[in-house]
Amino acid sequence: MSNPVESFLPVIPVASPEFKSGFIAIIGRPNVGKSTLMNRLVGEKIAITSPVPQTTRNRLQGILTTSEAQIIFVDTPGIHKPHHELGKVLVQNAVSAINNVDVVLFVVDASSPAGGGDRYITDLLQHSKTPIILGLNKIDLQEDKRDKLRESYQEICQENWEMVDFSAVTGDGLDNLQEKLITKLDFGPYYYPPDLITDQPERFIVGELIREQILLLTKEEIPHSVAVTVEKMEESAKLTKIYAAISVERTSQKSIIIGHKGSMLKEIGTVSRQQMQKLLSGKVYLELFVKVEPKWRQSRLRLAEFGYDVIS
Ligand SMILES: Nc1nc2c(ncn2[C@@H]2O[C@H](COP(=O)(O)OP(=O)(O)OP(=O)(O)O)[C@@H](O)[C@H]2O)c(=O)[nH]1
Ligand SMILES: [Mg+2]
Repeated sequence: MSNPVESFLPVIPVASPEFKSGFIAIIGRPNVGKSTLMNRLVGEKIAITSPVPQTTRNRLQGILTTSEAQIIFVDTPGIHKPHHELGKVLVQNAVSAINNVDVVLFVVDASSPAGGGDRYITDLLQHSKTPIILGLNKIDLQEDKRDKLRESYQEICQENWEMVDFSAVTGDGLDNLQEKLITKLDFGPYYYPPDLITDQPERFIVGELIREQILLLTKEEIPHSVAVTVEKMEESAKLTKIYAAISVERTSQKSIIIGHKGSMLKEIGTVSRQQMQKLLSGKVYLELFVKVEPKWRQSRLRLAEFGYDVIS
């Protein structure tokens, strides 16, 4: 008789000698579509996305397994000029990914010309030994100006880099991108079971789904001041109960999150709960509360406690 515990263990197959695998970091300025691209390539929503720059705050892995390869995409925070300790931590994490992966996919927003931010990243990458693909995203926009815009990226594209065009939203050009990425990988093992799509626990994604609704529903001043902590998750056969805290920096921000007679908090809860039910394939009860924590973004200790990878 087989051991009942063993039968629950995920199975990692032995790869054939032609099987390819490796880690690919997706890096670039904020808002260029890195997380949208990773979700699209993996085929599931793992990373949250929004029109607000600096949406991604953690290095996040999305795993794509095909019959010929296993690619572990590492989505990173957008590289920008930091204005607080949180920003510094985000940028350090993105930059440190560059030398710890097999390939770098440097994504730019090709619906506007190359700018200072893209050149700054080009400089960072110039000295790296990691193979680099320059990914021109958002080619569904500004189609009539495509050639001119492409020229500006040709200028930053280094001799040993390869340039690939695609749209993470329409899916145009993504088969070609995937093929090019696999070509750059070495033969290697399965790092994860083939059906696993992320290294993150459900608890992390649940917190991110709440943060995503806050980014989408509240205005400018809130997004960067908010952190979400899932304090308790109780699973039973019929229902998952989730208790989460939303931390902001000021009392005025707390009032915005709560809204008139609690209307904003209710909306944040309703939409994120619907998404959690999809993620967890079952009913969810969600309780949210809002806390004021002055200047949490300036405190390395609080950043670490909120789950950010603080590199010393
Ligand atoms: N039209 C169009 N919009 C896109 C495309 N890819 C991403 N977007 C949009 O661009 C915005 C930013 O996308 P994200 O995936 O959050 O960008 P990001 O690079 O991960 O941003 P950060 O996490 O802040 O660094 C969202 O509103 C996306 O819907 C694309 O190919 N075409
Ligand atoms: Mg992102």
